[in-house]
Amino acid sequence: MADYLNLFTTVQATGPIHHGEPLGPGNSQRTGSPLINYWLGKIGNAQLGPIYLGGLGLASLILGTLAFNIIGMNMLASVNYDPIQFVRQLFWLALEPPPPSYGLSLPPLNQGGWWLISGMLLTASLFFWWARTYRRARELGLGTHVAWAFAAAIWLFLVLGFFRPVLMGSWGEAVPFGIFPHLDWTAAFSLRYGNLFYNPFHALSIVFLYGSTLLFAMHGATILAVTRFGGEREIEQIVDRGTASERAALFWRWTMGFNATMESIHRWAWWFAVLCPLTGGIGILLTGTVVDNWYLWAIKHGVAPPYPAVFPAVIDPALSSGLKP
Ligand code: 07D
Ligand code: 07D
Repeated sequence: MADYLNLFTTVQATGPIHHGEPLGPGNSQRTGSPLINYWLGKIGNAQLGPIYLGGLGLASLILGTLAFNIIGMNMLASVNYDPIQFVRQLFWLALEPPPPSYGLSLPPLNQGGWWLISGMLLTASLFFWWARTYRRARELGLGTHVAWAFAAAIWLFLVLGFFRPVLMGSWGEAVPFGIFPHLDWTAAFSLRYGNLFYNPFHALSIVFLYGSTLLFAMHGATILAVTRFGGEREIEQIVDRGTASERAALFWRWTMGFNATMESIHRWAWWFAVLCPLTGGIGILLTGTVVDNWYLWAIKHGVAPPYPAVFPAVIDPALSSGLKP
């Protein structure tokens, strides 16, 4: 116990190699013979494998790899198949969605057609992976909480690349594939719709993003602080008094008057994480469809101060004709 009292020392518990429970009918075989690795044991379970691939996993990997390669080949083509420039400019390269003139129609391959195809492949790949998390959980007799949390992320992904573009009537509204290009899209999106900071759902999403890291830090720290009493064995701690868990609870009740429980902290964590993309997706879906300029929206609803009456009325610059007569 003595060498277990700092931030960095992990306990490495290794036992005999475990193949996992036998699987019922309708399941594939798990693949790979398991092995014990010391370095893996430093960050998690020392046993590597066997892995369950199955039909859903295989389909997801194949479609995901296809999408990834189509994106890569388009990027390579954009630098005339020069491998040096491909590596040098990789972070700046993009596979862009079709220009707005195509609306929701099928564009030629080099005008966003490849973007549409790889987007569909990526979406299908995510769906298969989702089904895999659902089915594997069920097969183990677990709840499906992981699958539903993943679904929340997929919701935001679909809003960004499918639901909102469809509502706006153009694939051109969607996000490009590419490291910096997708950041440029994000910045341009905020500017075009009058500063996303004034979108209350963006604010909510940030609350849950920041809240998640805070809860994660508090929970991780609390459990580490009571591992010297066996606190990471969470379940037995719920029912036993005078244990690590009770000390952890007392710590928070003493420092802030209130404490979560061994169970409720995980519900808090789950909801904070899930609500981040859930509220975010609502915010993006409303943008350009219901609200055209979040800054002017904020003035109208008394969130941002209006300009003094001495100035002419402020109109959305995106709706004005600019300098054209
Ligand atoms: C740590 C788990 C591991 C996952 C990783 C991501 C790919 C993409 C493919 C080049 C936390 C794997 C990445 C497979 C490579 C090609 C074709 C998860 C962890 C390591 N973004 N974004 C990143 C995606 C959007 C924004 C990084 C995906 C929106 C900002 C990575 C999507 C907006 C910043 C990335 C997506 C947005 C990033 C690190 C999909 C608004 C950064 C991600 C499918 C939400 C950061 C250079 C990470 C960065 C970053 C991936 C969507 C904004 C490349 C797959 C359109 C402001 N994004 N992103 O660690 O460094 O996530 O960018 O929707 O600053 Mg993004
Ligand atoms: C993207 C869910 C989809 C991902 C999936 C994963 C693979 C890879 C392979 C692992 C992340 C697929 C995975 C394909 C698998 C391997 C190998 C989740 C995603 C399914 N913002 N902003 C948010 C902040 C500004 C803007 C959310 C902060 C500016 C836009 C978040 C600031 C402008 C959008 C957030 C800030 C702007 C967002 C994202 C500060 C830019 C969104 C939540 C301090 C100038 C998105 C409502 C999330 C959203 C979003 C934070 C500033 C633009 C809370 C902290 C004002 C356009 N911003 N933002 O979970 O939902 O993303 O907005 O300045 O679309 Mg923002």
